[in-house]
Amino acid sequence: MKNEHYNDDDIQVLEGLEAVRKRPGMYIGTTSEKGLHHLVWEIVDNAVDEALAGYCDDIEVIIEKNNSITVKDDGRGMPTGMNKKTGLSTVETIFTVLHAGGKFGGGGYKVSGGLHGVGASVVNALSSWLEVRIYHDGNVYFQRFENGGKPVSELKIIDTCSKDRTGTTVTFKPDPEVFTETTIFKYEILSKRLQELAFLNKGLRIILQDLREENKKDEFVYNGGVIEYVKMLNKNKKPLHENVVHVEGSENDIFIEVALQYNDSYNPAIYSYTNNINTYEGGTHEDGVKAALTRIINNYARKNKILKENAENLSGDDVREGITMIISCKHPDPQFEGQTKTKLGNAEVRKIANDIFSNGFERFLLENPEVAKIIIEKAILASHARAAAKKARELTRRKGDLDVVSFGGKLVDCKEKDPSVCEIFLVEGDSAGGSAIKGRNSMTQAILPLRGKILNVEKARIDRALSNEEIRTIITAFGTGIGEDFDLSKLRYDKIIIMTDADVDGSHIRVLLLTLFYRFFRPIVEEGHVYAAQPPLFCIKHGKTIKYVLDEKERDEYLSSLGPNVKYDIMRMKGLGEMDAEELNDTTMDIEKRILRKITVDDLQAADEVFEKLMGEEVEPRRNFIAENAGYVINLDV
Ligand code: 2B7
Repeated sequence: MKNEHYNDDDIQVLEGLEAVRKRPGMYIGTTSEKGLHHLVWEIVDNAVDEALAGYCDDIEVIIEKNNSITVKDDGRGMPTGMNKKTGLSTVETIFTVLHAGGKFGGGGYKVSGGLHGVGASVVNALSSWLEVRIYHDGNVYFQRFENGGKPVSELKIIDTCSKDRTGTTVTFKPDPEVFTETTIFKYEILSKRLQELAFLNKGLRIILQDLREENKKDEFVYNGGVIEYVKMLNKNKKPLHENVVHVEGSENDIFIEVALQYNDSYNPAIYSYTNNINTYEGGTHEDGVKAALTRIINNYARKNKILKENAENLSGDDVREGITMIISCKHPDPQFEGQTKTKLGNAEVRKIANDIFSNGFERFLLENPEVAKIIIEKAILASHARAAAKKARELTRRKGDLDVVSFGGKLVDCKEKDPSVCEIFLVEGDSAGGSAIKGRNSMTQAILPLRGKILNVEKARIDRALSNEEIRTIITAFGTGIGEDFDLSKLRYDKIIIMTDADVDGSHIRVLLLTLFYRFFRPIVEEGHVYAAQPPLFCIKHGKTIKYVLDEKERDEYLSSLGPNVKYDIMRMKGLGEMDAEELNDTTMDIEKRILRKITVDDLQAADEVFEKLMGEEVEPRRNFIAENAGYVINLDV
């Protein structure tokens, strides 16, 4: 590269960026679609930092036609002077020196999820080109980098602007040589996170625009912040009280904000954040708030004699039933722990979060006795249900070998006892169940025919779920127990295979089963034990050949592969129940020939939403949703 100001420092710099290009995974985790979008977060985080510092109100993200990304902020603009240490301009330092972060941002709450401010240089290293424009003092400063972060010019003034315009604009094009899987941005991924950032930073306006399509634009600005976040999460639910409870406060520069509202469901939805990062694994902020919630509710319930004197204390699970809660912590020096570094470890936060929330929440209960009563009565019902469930669970606990009585004779188990080679088929209907029993490999394949619809556990408390015959049978068969007793190591089958028809009813049963697994057996989904079998839709016979195909597309492909002059018979397979044992084994069960789809839980929050949509109160929209998404549902990939 011929460049006048290219000196020894630059060589070091390029070596730094070269390291990023050699091992991008070390810096952004992965070069898949997720890594591609991570680039945007690194740049947006710098803009959000400027907002957290109090200097920026508007952030704009633009997906350009060519899949480059522009991020604009109206902050102070990056400093345009020189950096003594590097001998480069501050801007060039920010974009080309690893570990240049921090030095420039003064104090405050860094949104650094892991890159600690080296984000801009990492993005530059992984881009085909990057341009930065800084608006400051009536001037527009500009610098461009190419080929993984090499400057093609110095920072220079290219234009003038209005004196009161300040801010930074960065445009970059991810390098397809790095992002070999895809360089196409997904609007939904960007909008979900940008909306979340807007919820977490009240008053901050974030605009997302997609220039690849006409009129694709969203503007996120929430003056109520996390209060509005909770309202949105409860949008399709029935809240038990009108106003969202809101508590905030700070101590020693640690800021805690909590918003919560109860709804009539039985599951808690608690999301916690530290410096805008979702702490999936929880941590001290979450522990502190949860402990305070339980303590304050019990104190209030006893003082006001809503809880009987001789009654046991309400448990954490009891007081969290049906709660939707956002916990946001801002910390000047967060320590992230845990497997995925999404657990807040700072010990001092536990007490601070507990104190701040206790005070605010106690006050709320005192000022809103009707709401207090509703919340406590729900928790008391939950505690009764839990006591009943405990008894019912004991009935489902396996005592030694399976006995026919405890199963009502329904499970047809396999002979092999080593779980690693065993599978269980949950089969829709007695008739298909019968064929599956005849067609199975009796050594390793167990069959559980399901008769009616499965109870929707989204709409039932645990005690009712446990009084349901079908669910009890499933729990007993799996061997893991549920709730507090859940033990994955006791799972009796390596594969749990849902075998339902490829029609609306089949999809419905599949979703009900997935809901059950998601709520009661989540680790078996997380650990990849759950599959959906794929029964074929068509059978094509020509001569002595029989070919099963999954869908219309496969049918057409196969038929055209036969050529124009073959005479053939085509049959639409109506349902599992109509296949005989041999056909069922051939098409859906035989380990060699069958097609299984693994059901995974990628994003628990997204899954929660999908389940809610599918399992919500309204029956008609749900049926329509399932009908429209019959193919999708099997592929939930949630
Ligand atoms: C740690 C580095 C990256 N920085 C500043 C000041 C303002 C500022 C930035 C920024 C992304 C896309 C548009 C501080 C911080 C560098 O030092 S980065 N604004 N916006 C940004 O990157 N947006 C700053 C103190 C005084 N004046 C300016």
